Amino acid sequence: MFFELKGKDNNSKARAGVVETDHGLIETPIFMPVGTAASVKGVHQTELTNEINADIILGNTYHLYLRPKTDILSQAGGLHKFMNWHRPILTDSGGYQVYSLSNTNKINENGVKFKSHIDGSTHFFSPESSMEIQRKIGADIIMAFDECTPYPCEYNYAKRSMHMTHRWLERCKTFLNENPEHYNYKQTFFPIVQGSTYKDLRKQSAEYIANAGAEGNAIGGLSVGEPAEEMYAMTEVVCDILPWDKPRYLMGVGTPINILENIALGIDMFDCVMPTRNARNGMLFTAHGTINIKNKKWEDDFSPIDEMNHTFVDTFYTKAYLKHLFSANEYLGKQIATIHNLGFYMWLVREARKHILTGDFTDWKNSMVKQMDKRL
Ligand code: PRF
Repeated sequence: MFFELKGKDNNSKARAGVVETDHGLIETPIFMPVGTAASVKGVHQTELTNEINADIILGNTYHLYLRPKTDILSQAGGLHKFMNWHRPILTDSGGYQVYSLSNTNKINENGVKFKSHIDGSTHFFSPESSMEIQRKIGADIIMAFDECTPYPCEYNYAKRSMHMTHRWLERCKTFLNENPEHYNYKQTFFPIVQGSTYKDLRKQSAEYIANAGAEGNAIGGLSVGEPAEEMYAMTEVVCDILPWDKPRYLMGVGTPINILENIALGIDMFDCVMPTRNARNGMLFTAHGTINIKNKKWEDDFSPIDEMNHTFVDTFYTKAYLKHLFSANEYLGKQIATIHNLGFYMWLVREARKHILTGDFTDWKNSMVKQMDKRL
């Protein structure tokens, strides 16, 4: 079985489960570190496994297709072998990065024409080509090709776009049925709910996606600039409709607080560049609030980075040392901050899981949300 529920919280819709792939098990709720271009920036695969203990990482079709290119990944025997990461991988379809990164893009029923952010060359993605590339990359979980609408988005545009995403879903499914896996392990396909911030569209899209009968489902088009309350309202509407016995993945979310609030609404899987990107800018997430390590106040603070010691860097290095590394623009600073933040995010979702299983998730969540809102 692909997904098994292990427990539910009594006072919220939070769930604990296990996703099973041919590269191993994923305990949910889970956070997936982003490894856009076949690397979680600044982190060795050994650290990802032994220190951060990530169950699954995410790769991007858009980046991998442009560089090193699909053919190289195919020759390597897939992304797992290429990067020597043998736990599960999920790839996003390109149906988001194309809009957020490439220079210009023209969207029509066929697909999206875009210019590479690397050399300006022109390319085209369709539902079929995205599936073909994802087959060759060889991730365990592959995503439907969709359009992520911006925020704010005019109602009629959101509606037309949602229907196009639904038609694209049918083309993805047809391609996958006609073109089986390249490698000797299973790839599980997740369709994506869209519908911007309109409840009626979200309902309609969730019903369409639920009827597709996939083994897992995703929610896209959120965390694109809307207020958190609007995001939560959409998650709630959609989670009430998506099947309870399949994992639900909220794409590109979010802050530690966003993650806990969405777990409470029934989300099982998350990914976001925030812990890695913000780490490179000197922002550390902790259970007691966020730290800007570049701040002068840390220059003579010889206490450990984080007493909670989620990973070895937390007590191996001091705040004063890390502040110095950022001031001197040393690579090691970014690496330490990244390992810390990913270790913290993994701790957060594992702790959430424990509290769901012991039955006090809601109280724990509410106290964590209060604490984590602080700036230290
Ligand atoms: N679609 C896809 N990937 C995504 C998103 C989406 O809507 C988002 C939205 N936050 C992040 N990543 N395919």
